[in-house]
Amino acid sequence: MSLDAESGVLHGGRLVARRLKAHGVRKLFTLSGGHLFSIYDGCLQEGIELVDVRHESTAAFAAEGWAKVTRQPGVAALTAGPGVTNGMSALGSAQMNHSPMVVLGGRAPAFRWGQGSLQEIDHLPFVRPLVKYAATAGSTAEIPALVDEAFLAARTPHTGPAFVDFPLDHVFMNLEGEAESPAVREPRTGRADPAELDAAVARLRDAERPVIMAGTNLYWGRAEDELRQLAERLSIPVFLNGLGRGCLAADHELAFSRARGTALAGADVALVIGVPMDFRLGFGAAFGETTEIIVADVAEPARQPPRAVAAELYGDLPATLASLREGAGAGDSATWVAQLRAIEEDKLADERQLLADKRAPLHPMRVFAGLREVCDRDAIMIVDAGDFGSYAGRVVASYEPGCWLDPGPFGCLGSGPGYALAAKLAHPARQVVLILGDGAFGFAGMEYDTLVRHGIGVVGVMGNNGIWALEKHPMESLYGYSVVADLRPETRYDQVVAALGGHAELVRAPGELRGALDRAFASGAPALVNVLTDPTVAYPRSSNLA
Ligand SMILES: Cc1ncc(C[n+]2csc(CCOP(=O)(O)OP(=O)(O)O)c2C)c(N)n1
Ligand SMILES: [Mg+2]
Repeated sequence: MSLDAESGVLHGGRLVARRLKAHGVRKLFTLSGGHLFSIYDGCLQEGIELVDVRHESTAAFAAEGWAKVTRQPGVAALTAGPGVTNGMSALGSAQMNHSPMVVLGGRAPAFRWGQGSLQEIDHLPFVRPLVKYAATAGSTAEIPALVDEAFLAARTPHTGPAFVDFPLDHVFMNLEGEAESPAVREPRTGRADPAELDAAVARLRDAERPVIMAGTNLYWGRAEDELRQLAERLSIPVFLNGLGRGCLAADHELAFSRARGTALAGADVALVIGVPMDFRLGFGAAFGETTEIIVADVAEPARQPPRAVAAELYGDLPATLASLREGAGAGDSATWVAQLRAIEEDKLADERQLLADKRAPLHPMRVFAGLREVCDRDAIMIVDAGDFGSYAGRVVASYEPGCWLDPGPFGCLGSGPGYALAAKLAHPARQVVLILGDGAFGFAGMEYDTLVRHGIGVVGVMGNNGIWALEKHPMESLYGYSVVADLRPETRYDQVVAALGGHAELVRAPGELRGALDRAFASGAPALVNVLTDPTVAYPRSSNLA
């Protein structure tokens, strides 16, 4: 590569931006900081859009959200010191969710290191446990290769977050010599072990009550088409969680959700795809004691399965699922499928009453009954709440991959506005719905300012019960009382949003809901529908901590 034609030289920030561009990056999420100015300048020169927010946490969650809705790495630039520390929750989240993202950090100058420059702190020791790759640029010339390494690490299965920081002097200085522009390296993926595949095929071929439980890595592994073909060929009921939701449309004849307990416990063979047997699956105990388990994932997991399994299939997931389909032949589990469908229908019927509940303030189920009426099939649902989010997870269905963004097993409140910002930027023509608790609003509610400034028509639907319900109810059942679990009843978060320039609605009774939702979507503006919900409603759950 020759030196830059217009300016004659390339500064470090321009080198960063050139590599971002080479990796297909179109947006950079950030909050201003002097340590980042040369990166901003580089992005302007290279045509990468800067999206500025009101808290670095949101910048980093937006990068994760971008990954979740595009399956490409999202990128955030965080200023030295507090900018990076503010982004750490999103790194932890991306690590647990396997979301590919790259965080670029500002950093105090190298030539004065240790002398007490503004915001001087070594990020690597505290960032390293949260990422797949962490490095500091040792010179201007090193910058392109480190950015490339970060992207390669982020994209290599298991995908996840990567971090590089750039000392002020190196990133502001011009490059001595010529900048290289190497081709982007594609990550390597492995293939499942043939002997394990044979073992899995044998189990599936003989199965009478098979079940598929699939999660987030099914989505990262782009295996939705093969999942559907495998399920259809062998007639296997499918349950999905996390980002796996929508990888089989909720109205597919083999898609189930409410019969999960019975299905997992009663299955003779369970194919567990792209989801760890963590607390969400009772550490393996969600399955029956005699259920034979086949585990498939994009790569070998860091944690071993918590119980003995019949086969472990680690590697390219579409290839694995295709091999299972070809090997196992056509299955016949019609009786089993019909049995589960009957349970599913029964549970659906049980829900109908609450979906039509007439109380004011509203039952959360009534809110989602209303929301479902106005949402398109490809609407992107983002959940940032406690109990209100659990109810959404129960009754709001997903029909396409990448339409359901919950915080995942890290469970970080405040991730929603960043996810929503990124989702709407990536898919401007689609509905993006932010399902918000009143507690959750406090973490990143100021991002309505960001949405307004950038003209991003996210529709927030708030379940405002005046409490931290997911904490208040469990504490009351354990201790007979609760502390630090109350918020103010009927706080006018809608007026906060209106003051920030958004469209605002308040809903006190079921009859007001539909009109408010219609107006919010029709406004095209960032909107909040503040729905007052009944604080006495407790989501029925057995445990939320282990
Ligand atoms: C950053 C963070 N802090 C605290 C928690 C613990 N927590 C989980 S759910 C919840 C309550 C959320 O309240 P709200 O958003 O109002 O939803 P609700 O449960 O009332 O429907 C809390 C405090 C968390 N998950 N993340
Ligand atoms: Mg609440």
